[in-house]
Amino acid sequence: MTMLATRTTPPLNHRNPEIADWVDDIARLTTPDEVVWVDGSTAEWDRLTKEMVAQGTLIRLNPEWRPNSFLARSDPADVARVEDRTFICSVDPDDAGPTNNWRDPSIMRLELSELFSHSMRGRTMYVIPFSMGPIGGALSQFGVQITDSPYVVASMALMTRMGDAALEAITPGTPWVPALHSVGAPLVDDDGVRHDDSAWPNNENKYICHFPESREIWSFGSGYGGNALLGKKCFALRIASVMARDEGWMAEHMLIVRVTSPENRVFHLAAAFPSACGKTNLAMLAPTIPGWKVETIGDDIAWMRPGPDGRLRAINPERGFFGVAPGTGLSTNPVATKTIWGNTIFTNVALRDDGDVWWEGLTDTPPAHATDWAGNDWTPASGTRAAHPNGRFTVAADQCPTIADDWNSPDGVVIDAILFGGRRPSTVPLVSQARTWQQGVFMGATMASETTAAATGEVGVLRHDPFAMLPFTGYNMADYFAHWIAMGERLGENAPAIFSVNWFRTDADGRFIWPGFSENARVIEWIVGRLEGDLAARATPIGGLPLAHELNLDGLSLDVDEIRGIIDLDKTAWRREAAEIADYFGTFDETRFPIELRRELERLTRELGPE
Ligand code: GTP
Ligand code: SPV
Ligand code: MN
Repeated sequence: MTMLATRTTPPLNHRNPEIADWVDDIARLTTPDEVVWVDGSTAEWDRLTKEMVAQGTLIRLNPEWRPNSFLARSDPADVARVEDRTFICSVDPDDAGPTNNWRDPSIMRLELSELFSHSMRGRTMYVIPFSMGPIGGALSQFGVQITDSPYVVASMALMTRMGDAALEAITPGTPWVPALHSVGAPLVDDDGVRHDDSAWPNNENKYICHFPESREIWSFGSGYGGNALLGKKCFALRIASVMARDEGWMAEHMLIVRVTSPENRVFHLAAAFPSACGKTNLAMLAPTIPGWKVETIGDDIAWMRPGPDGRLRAINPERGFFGVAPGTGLSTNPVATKTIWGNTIFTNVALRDDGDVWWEGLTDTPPAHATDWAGNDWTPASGTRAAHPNGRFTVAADQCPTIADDWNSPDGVVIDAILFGGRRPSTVPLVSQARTWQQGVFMGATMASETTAAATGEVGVLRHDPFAMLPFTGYNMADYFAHWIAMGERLGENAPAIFSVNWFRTDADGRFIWPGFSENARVIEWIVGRLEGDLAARATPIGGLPLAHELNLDGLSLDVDEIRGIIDLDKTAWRREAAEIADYFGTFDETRFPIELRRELERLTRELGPE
């Protein structure tokens, strides 16, 4: 057994020996120089960011433009989630399949124990007690992340409720999820030789592993976002989706907003769009049409549970935003642009010569010279991107000018409608409403979207991404579909209405037809009109479609043909789509696949009729 050089005793450690024992076990396995229990204080943030600046991990931005803000440049091989290295380690492979990578839990545990053995040598091991959701809230859950990355600690400070307040609340017997993370780059080798640290340590051998039965997370080799901030995708979606299935609630890749109509009627919408497909933007929508107000509650994850009144209530389990930078500017997303005025960590964006950040879309005119995300000289003539397409900002939610006053409410908000959407250049119309919950679940289950830079791999490839949860459902996808059906049965008349939306139809030149962003308020207006029962909609095989005159198009430069092209049912395309969906449904285990979805497909095919 290796002795630790230093051992910082946790101030509240005695409160929960279970946590202390786990921390000791991990320290023995990973042999860091030092163990630091993170307290969540401002002094700690200041100390950590200072250390990271000295180390070269962070660059302090010019405080005149961005006070208390930093730029991190990742290793160029560590810029996004790694779906091919993400594993669900359930005892039975069928409990992970067919959409997840599976590993045998006992074999994986052995393999990981070897990887983690001495993996923190020469480094500091941080212990981060955290809460997803307001501390102590009925829908909230606790976790404890161990990490050897100070960048992860600072990011978790913005993204979760963490530190002493969380540790104090995890009293003995309170469930908590152990989440172990190492960048996998020890500073001292087996011969005791100490190496210099790099600005962004990582390991090319990455493993993002989830143990659904024991509700544990082990993440090795990456320091990036969803691979390393384990409260986010690993816990709040993959592990939480398993908890939700077992306990009768829902953990979803959804934004949450409050919409107030000109008549002062209030609605709450949740929307699932795949990664980098517009959740942050819709969550911070600044409506162009008069009288409408949108308030932000969450931009990435929703935990939803039927309340005592039988209606579906949702919380945002996060405390901050890890948002896509490119494309975020005053003309597209003024609210996000204002949110990141300071106290923000930027990752993989460009550095201006004046010490501020820049990325494609932040301003119309690029700086004459900058340093790109990889640290190279850059000018507009370089012909390369200044920012990585998955460059991100990390910022606390309470800096958002449109954050709802009660966004922190432990009881959440009642969801009136759920929206599903993705990047579909053709076929899927601007908006349609499901006739029933079952048709809504069919819409979610048959979602497809072009891949984006949020995960490694090819970009722009159309793939199925059911409920925007393809990379995030921690169990068998057919069981997940069945869980959605079951939730609808339980909610009955109280079930939210379900809509499909698509901001991404393109013309013959590949340009987006719909202006999107703030103009999406026009689609929200139609959706609210449907919720209020004032609008008719045309019943079609793919759901209720707006009549052209029902959409408020005042001030838009689209002509009638362009509008018709994106709001009407394209029967030919949908016959192809239905045939493709039949193939897709065939990839699931028939005994687990809900009959309701097959019936929806039969109905769609029948109603579309032959060519
Ligand atoms: P994750 O954080 O990866 O889950 O992504 P997200 O769903 O929150 O995506 P986000 O809102 O950050 O948008 C990703 C990209 O899509 C950005 O480059 C946006 O500028 C762009 N985008 C968002 N909304 C629209 C829209 O309505 N139309 C168009 N054309 N692009 C949009
Ligand atoms: C996503 O990819 O959906 C994200 C970013 O929200 S990450 O936290 O890296 O998963
Ligand atoms: Mn996301």
